[in-house]
Amino acid sequence: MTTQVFQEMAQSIIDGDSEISAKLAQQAVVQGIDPLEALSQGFVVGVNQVGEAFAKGDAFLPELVMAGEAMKAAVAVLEPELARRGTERKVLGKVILCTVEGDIHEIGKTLVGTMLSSAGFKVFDLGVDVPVMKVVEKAREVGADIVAMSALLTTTMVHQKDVIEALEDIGIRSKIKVLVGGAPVTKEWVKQIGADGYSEDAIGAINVARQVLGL
Ligand code: B1M
Repeated sequence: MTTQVFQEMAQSIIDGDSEISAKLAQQAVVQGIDPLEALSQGFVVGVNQVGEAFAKGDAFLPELVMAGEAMKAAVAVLEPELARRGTERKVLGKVILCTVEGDIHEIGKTLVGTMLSSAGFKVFDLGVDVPVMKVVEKAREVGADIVAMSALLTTTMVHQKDVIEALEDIGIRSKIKVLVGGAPVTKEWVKQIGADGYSEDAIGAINVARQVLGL
């Protein structure tokens, strides 16, 4: 019975159906299904499948976006229940997330946030067009483990470098790992600006975040 529910949860993410995913999450709460199990055995299985299909070219952007939205809808229902039960997932690390200054592209950044949250990171999403000093100050304020920055424009990616320099200037660079991403970001750019890692896609950001923290 429960196995079937988990399959339905995974399928709701594969179908990108936020209404069904939220409804199944709500049912899980009512039926007393462990919200952690609902996530790990149900919804996350679905989002991983969509991510793998996307990487192979068997699924496309709309599917990925809709899966991300459906995932967010389920997580929004389950998170209060996790907190209420005192079984809040162990936080893997605190992540400051943004799209850099001058850049308003938000879809990729938001997907990265959804993936990292669903994997157990506490994500502080500062939004888009975020000034360099705001990123750095927030990182210091919350004691961030990771600063993750998205940039979609060749004219704005330079602000990823500015943030790294600002982290150095205020003396907290050594305590924080920096991840970068976005269409124009390459391995060469990562080396050039001294970032700690990058991923080409949102799913990959989970592994990179784990790797840089040695998890
Ligand atoms: Co813009 N735009 N846009 N745009 N836009 C691009 C990026 C562009 C490549 C289109 C093109 O010319 N072919 C081009 C950039 C050229 C360049 O610099 N080389 C461009 C341009 C020029 C512009 C404007 C300047 C246009 C104008 O006004 N003349 C303007 C700039 C505005 C600004 O930011 N200041 C602009 C505006 C816009 C819209 C507002 C209309 C809209 C954004 C809407 C929104 O986000 N709410 C938009 C869109 C939609 C795009 C395209 C078509 C799609 C971007 C997108 O959402 N992709 C884009 C062309 C393209 O990419 N095909 C384009 C989907 C998203 C899931 O992918 O963001 O790449 P992406 O994220 C991926 C990965 O990159 C990665 O994971 C994600 C999921 O797999 N990833 C990370 C992203 N961040 C990551 C961070 C990580 C790890 C992985 O760790 C930290």
